[in-house]
Amino acid sequence: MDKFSFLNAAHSQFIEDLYQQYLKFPDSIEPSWKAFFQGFDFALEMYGDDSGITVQQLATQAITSGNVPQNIEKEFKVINLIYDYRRRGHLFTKTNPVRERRTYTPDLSIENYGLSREDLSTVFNCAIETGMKGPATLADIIVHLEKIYCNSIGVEYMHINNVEEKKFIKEWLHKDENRPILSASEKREILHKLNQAVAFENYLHTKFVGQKRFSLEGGESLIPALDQLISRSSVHGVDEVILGMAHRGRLNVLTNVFQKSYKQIFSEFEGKEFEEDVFSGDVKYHLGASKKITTAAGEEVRINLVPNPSHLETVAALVQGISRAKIDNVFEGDSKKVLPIVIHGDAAIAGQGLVYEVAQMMTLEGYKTGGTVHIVVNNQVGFTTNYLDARSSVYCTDIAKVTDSPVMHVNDDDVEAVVHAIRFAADYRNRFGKDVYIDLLGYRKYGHNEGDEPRFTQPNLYKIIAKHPNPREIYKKKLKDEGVVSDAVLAEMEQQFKELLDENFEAAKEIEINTMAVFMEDDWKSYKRGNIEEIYANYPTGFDVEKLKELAVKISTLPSNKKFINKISRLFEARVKMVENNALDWAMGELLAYATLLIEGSNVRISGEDVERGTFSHRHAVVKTEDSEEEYIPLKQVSNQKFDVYNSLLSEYGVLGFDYGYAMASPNTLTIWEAQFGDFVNGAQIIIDQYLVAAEEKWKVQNGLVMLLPHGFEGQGAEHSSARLERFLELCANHNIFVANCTTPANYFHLLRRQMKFPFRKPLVVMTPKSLLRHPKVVSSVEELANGSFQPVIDDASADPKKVEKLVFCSGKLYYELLAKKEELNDEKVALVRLEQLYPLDNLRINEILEKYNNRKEFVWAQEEPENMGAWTFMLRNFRNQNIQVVSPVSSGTPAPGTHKKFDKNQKGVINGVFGITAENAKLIKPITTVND
Ligand SMILES: Cc1ncc(C[n+]2csc(CCOP(=O)(O)OP(=O)(O)O)c2C)c(N)n1
Ligand SMILES: [Mg+2]
Repeated sequence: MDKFSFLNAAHSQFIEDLYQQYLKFPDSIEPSWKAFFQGFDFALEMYGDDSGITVQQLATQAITSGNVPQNIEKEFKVINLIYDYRRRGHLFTKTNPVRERRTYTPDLSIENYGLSREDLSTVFNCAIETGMKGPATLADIIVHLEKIYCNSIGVEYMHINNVEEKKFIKEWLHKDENRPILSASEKREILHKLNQAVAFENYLHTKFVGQKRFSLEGGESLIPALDQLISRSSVHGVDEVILGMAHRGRLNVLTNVFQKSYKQIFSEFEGKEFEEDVFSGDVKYHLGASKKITTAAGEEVRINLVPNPSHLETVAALVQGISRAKIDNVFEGDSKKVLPIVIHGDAAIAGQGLVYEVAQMMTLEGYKTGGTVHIVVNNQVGFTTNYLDARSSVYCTDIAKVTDSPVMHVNDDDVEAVVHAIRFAADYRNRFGKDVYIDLLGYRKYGHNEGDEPRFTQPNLYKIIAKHPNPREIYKKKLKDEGVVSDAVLAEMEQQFKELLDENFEAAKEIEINTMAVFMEDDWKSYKRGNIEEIYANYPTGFDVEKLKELAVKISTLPSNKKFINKISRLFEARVKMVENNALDWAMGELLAYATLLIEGSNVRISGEDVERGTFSHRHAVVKTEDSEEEYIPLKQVSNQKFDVYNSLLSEYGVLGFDYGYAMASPNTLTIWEAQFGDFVNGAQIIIDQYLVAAEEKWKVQNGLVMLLPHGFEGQGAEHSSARLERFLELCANHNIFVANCTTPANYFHLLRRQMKFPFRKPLVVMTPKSLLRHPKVVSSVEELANGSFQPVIDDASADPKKVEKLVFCSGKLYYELLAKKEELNDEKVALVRLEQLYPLDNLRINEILEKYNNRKEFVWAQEEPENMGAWTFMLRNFRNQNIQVVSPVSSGTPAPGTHKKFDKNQKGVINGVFGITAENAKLIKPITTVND
């Protein structure tokens, strides 16, 4: 193969230009040219410049005669070989403990680089390029390269664009030929952790036969790896670790890293119940933990294992949010104090799209966490699926390329290599604040769980695995051969640990009821789970009226020394006018809720797509100067508390997971995630189902996240109207969340403020308006904000109960449309009652209203959603004894009609239907039904 073939078509001036470009930006040119120029530079340096030869001449000469001086040409060839070891060496490593690797061509044989066996004894100066001390023979260079790039660690880093990073990595690898130099005591410590990992699984295997534990066996080096990662990071200054992981090896991590007592785990295996029956609890391999530990390096670190559901990879988003909340609120913005770690399965990291959404957060202002260490427990199988069916990419870690992150693929049988790789991860993350991936290549000793039969699907592989020694045995032998440990010491270590497990096993029998450790207990000390009285209590959420006015003007006044576009200036002037006219709109209600909370000592974080301006151009929480696009954020001027508002990446699942995580670690921050339109929220359904509505019951964790979901049927087609209210309401139980749909700026103001006044935290889901943002009737006076509290139900103030024959419950924007009709018809027989809080329903207040309108002949729930959606089914369940009826469009597979015309018919039909005018659209409208019929 002629490595100079790329010169054939070259023009000499072109080469000169390219060389100049190479000198300035070496990574900006095509790799083979780069290698050529590297060789040229090198040759100049080594052989001097006496010949006066230029790169242009050299290239021309090479092109025209094929006659590059032989020694230089060979150096080039060896440089190409070195370059390819860096670039492709990872394809030829010994990293797979139980399988032959796939074959990649061309391989790194010297013949592929125009070199031959005769060259092996030739001394090449470019040896120093590989970190060797001086010129060396090709044979020695290859041995050296094999050790660095093709042994137990395969390194991928040449895809990284940043030259400094590449240099750092190269030098890191060159040191001691990419092997750790460990003291005898370090080796014994690694063996100790490995023994814990192996012996713990063996013990469970014999004591709890056939019970699911998702054993780590085949990947036990994870335990010394985590131990080393935390320890080394603590030396780098990390004070807090946020770890997310799935089922595999979790019990091992809980005990041998998080120091959860073996006794506790054993008692969970024995099926002891958790204490309070209000908690439904969760399987043991989902539970979280928080612990303060002292690392081997003598540093104190708080470590947190985030509770997680079965749904793989979801927790990765939470890890980011929790870490960011800690960075923002505990460590004053210093991301070097917090280390996010995510442990993945090989199938999950390759298959779940969420991984991509989270990866894309790495450098984003509102979401970055200073880099995450990703560890893949790569057992080469997902449930029964071989890796060849689990992905198209070469590696399961190829997501790393998205963020220009380095990857080390390590043979899990070689624990020292694992430790080395993990130390690299800690150092790289500390140095560059970016994600890094460690792919631990092992196997899975048993089936997907311990009751499963792996030979159904991988009979050959499992023959090999059955005979394969575990990593402890492999390491023991190595250390014995090295004379680091004796048989007697080994036996004692194993015996001691076995005795410890036996003691715990006996003690577990004494435990009657399990206690669930509270995740991040220290952060939540002052927030007890809310009781019924507290959930329904009235919280005074007003604010001094004069101060409120002042604040309103302050946040509506732009600095006079900055120039904004006219539209913004006018909009802010209009806001000041609103204060003068004592008629505040929706945006003002919202912004004043934030302003007052900030003054009272809360922080506020808002994240979501386009939230800074607001999708509907109502918020303008961030404005830009006309010329320089400098940001001005009025709410940052009102207090020293944090007001952060971030446009998110275009993701729902990842970002909602992130913000849920943020709220999980920051009870004093009003944490808000807003959907672009409510319809898009279903992209994040897993976060809602697995965390938002269930986490408190499963894991005893509280969370005050607010979800703002723009909602309202306004003829914008099938996907811009619904926030799937029905889905939230069907998930409501045991006071797990609040669901609201307010109709006035004042009530919205009180609702948002109440969220921080509760002595507990619970998620709040709000259907927020679109057209009401600018509706002339949707205004509140300053006094309405200043006084009172959130009203879960708003009665019809104008109705005379004696005259009311039809009591109509409704919510949100539809109220105003019904009101307009009522006014148009001057219909005194209809009372319109607004349910501003849909869950939990304020039954005390509602019962009062039901009693008050005791002349009614009909009781109706009116909604703009089709009958099979919206709040109807929920109302039916709650008012089943009240003979409630519905007015809604007929059931439909789509949430809203596709055309404005159809929408108009539906909407008119609902409005007319409420007032008994059904003739015009009779066919479209579900006739009012008596449900009890
Ligand atoms: C989102 C999701 N889909 C499906 C499952 C069911 N499931 C549980 S474990 C598993 C295989 C996971 O494979 P891998 O990520 O390689 O982890 P391993 O079990 O091999 O450690 C599957 C498909 C799940 N838990 N979550
Ligand atoms: Mg797997």
